[in-house]
Amino acid sequence: MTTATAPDPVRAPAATAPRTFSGIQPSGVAHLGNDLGAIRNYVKLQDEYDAIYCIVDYHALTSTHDPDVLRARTGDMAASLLALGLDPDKCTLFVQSHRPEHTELAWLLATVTPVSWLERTPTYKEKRESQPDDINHGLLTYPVLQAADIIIYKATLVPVGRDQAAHLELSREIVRAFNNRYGETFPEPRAVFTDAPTVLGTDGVRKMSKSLGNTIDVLSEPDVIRKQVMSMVTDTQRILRTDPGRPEVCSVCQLQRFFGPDFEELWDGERTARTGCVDMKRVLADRIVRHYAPARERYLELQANPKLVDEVLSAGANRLAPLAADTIAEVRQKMGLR
Ligand code: AQP
Repeated sequence: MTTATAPDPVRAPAATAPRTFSGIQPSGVAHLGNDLGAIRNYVKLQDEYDAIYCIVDYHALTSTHDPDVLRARTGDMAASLLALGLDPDKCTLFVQSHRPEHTELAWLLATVTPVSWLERTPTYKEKRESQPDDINHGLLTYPVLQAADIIIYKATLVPVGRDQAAHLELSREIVRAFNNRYGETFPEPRAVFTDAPTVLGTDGVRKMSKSLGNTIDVLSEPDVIRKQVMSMVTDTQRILRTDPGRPEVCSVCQLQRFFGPDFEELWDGERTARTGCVDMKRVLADRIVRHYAPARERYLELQANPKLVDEVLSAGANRLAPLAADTIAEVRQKMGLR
């Protein structure tokens, strides 16, 4: 996005380009894992595809129950995505609940989805552990709504991080189940990954994730980013400054791949102990701060102008209305609803 202007609300999605879709939770401001694992692909694909991106607030209701928090986080995520390169003249960005047809389709798909498929989903199992007092029905049926999000627009390509692979597989199974019962209706969507499908968090072991508190918040102030990078766990076997480092197991070294062509030279410095972990973190922090400075500036501009963000989101939802209506009409007819 070069200038922050609202798109033409009457522009219809390109009819001929193949379609890509992805959803992102309104969990606040995007972090490094979101960007390297998914958003970079969103930005790339908007040039070649009829690209549709959705902030999935219905999904967020399974864990976020404070209305003000949800509203604020939805705005923060929209501003993050626009700041990180989504261009409303090239793609469609909208909020899931602004196209309520997603939930109708989810119900219809639920009737072809065995409960056993949902119970074995890794995310469901994780959520049962992480929010034992709130195992709501939405957590179980989350993947059905996710399938509906994608196939209501008959998207074929879904840019996501590796953690979403199992959900995508389930979407494909749901498509097959529907097509088998009611005739060929939906294409099977395929996941597409970046070259960083799983970005580890600052703890160096688990996936970078807001709920784990191990993120690098690339749109935050430089001092916050520096502090987060300096807290990163590196090669745990490198005890002394003079010990040779192992870049292949050090997440700081691994992240250098994405912030400069000279990462092999930096790795060489580690292997030969010419440089230490702290040196490497300083280099990485500087590079991340520099790389994301323009996006941070755009983010602050958008935060100061929420009306503009709202216009982009509502134009996106309006643009998708005919596509969603067509799919619902086709499905209703095929399933025998009058
Ligand atoms: N660490 C990651 N590495 C690679 N890809 C990632 N994604 C998320 N984390 C990583 C990808 O980003 C997209 C949006 O993810 P989401 O909808 O799960 O959003 P989030 O809440 O911002 O992600 P978190 O922080 O990972 O959430 P929680 O804390 O709920 O677990 C997806 O394509 C995802 O794969």
